[in-house]
Amino acid sequence: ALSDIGLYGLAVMGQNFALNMASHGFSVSVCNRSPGKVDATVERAKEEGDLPLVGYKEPKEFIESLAKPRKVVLLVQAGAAVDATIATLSEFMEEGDILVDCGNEWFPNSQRRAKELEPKKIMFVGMGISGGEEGARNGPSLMPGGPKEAFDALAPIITKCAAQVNDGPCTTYLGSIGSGNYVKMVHNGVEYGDMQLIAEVYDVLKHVAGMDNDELAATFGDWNTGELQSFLIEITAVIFSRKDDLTDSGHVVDKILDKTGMKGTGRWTIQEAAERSTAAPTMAAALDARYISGRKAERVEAAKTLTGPTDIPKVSKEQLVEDIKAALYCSKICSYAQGMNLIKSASNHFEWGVDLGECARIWKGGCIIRAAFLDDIKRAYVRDPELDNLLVDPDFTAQILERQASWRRVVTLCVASGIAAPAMTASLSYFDSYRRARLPANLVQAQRDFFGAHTYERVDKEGTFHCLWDDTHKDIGDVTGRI
Ligand code: NBP
Repeated sequence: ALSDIGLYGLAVMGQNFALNMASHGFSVSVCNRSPGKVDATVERAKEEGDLPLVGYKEPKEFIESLAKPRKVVLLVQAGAAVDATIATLSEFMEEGDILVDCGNEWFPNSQRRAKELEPKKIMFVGMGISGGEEGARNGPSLMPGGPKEAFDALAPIITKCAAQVNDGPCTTYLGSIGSGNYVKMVHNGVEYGDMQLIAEVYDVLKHVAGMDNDELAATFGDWNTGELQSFLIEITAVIFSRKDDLTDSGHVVDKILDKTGMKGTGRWTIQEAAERSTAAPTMAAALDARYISGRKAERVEAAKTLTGPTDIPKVSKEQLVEDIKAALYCSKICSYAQGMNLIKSASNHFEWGVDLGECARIWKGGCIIRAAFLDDIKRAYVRDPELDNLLVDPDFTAQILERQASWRRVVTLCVASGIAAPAMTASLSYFDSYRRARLPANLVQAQRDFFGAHTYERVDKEGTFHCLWDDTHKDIGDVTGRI
């Protein structure tokens, strides 16, 4: 019999996602460039309970094994490998068939591929997948964007294989091609922000409050039972409790080199934020923190001469833990507000019609940023789908106002103690900029008008104005007076 779906690309993600689909009773054909992984996957399917999975080593046979319209999921390395794989497989595919790329792909690549496949009338879907190996096997968050008809054909399978939460499967139709990759990209940007915020909290608790790993594990464990409940807080507690088996002394976390790696999705998020003229300072701070961490040798040298403050403020540990919990929560709200607004800007620009509440909902399970408070975000957008910013949702406003004194105490303490807290500080500045009716931008406009005759608007009169600022600068710019 023909298989329900095909999966090409059997590295970590592909192998696990194929087994996930098969374990839900869908018959799956699998294929991979190097044949060894096909055998390994077939073997695992046998071991995991004789799952309905058949391996193919020839692309033609693989495609011919699928029921029409054929549905083929790609999980190969993003970029050139996807183009090469599409070229190989599409040769054997026909009108109405569906190709779904699940890679962490730069969204314009998906838009281009969809166009390239149009003459053959093959439908192309870019579907972000999150949750790593474990998620792929047991239920990831799936973020599909492409033709609605293709989504409808895939829905019976992906709604079963995605993570399941109280209000449904962690997948939904996000919009046309590009939207799924975009939402996944922003998910990763938000993930960068969350991780950096947690790292800053760790820095303060360790270096100002003097907490050891056991206390840190207990604190994060405790936080994971309240409003901060999330996968990243949960694993952080586990990380602090992990002893080092390799040397039989101390904890692994203290042995890890302080240099963060990355694969590019965080950078894309910030590039895109700039492209859409949308502020994303928390995520940008997280990205910068990774860059600075990478310059380890320079930092070691600099540490010899660039000393920090000597007069470190004394604080009550108990108060600090309470404050920092509040500061982390407020900073997180700002970070998600930025992420959501970035998706909104792109969705408006590309006319995707992404439902932001649904975005928050499908991140509730399966993915790395899964967290209790995504429910609050969902509710905020259900209340007002056109919400300008999460910060002005009445619930979030109340939550922030209740905590802002703590948040300010923590940021002040970091500054006074010489502890860099770029993401937390950026979040607070975002809040302080957004909440003020009048910013010092009037002065920047004046300067722009001074040196470049860029003109300005006035608060008291309609129109566009230009000023002859002084006698010595008459020759600068277009001195036409009021225009
Ligand atoms: P990798 O990203 O490491 O890719 C390995 C796969 O790509 C193998 O199947 C390999 O085939 C295939 N491949 C390569 Br490399 N070049 C190829 C080519 N020219 N033609 C055909 N196949 C080629 O695998 P992964 O970590 O499982 O990730 C797969 C996708 O999922 C990526 O886009 C990744 O960004 C995304 N993703 C990964 C995670 C994660 O936690 N790892 C999470 C979420 C999303 P071979 O076996 O013949 O070398």
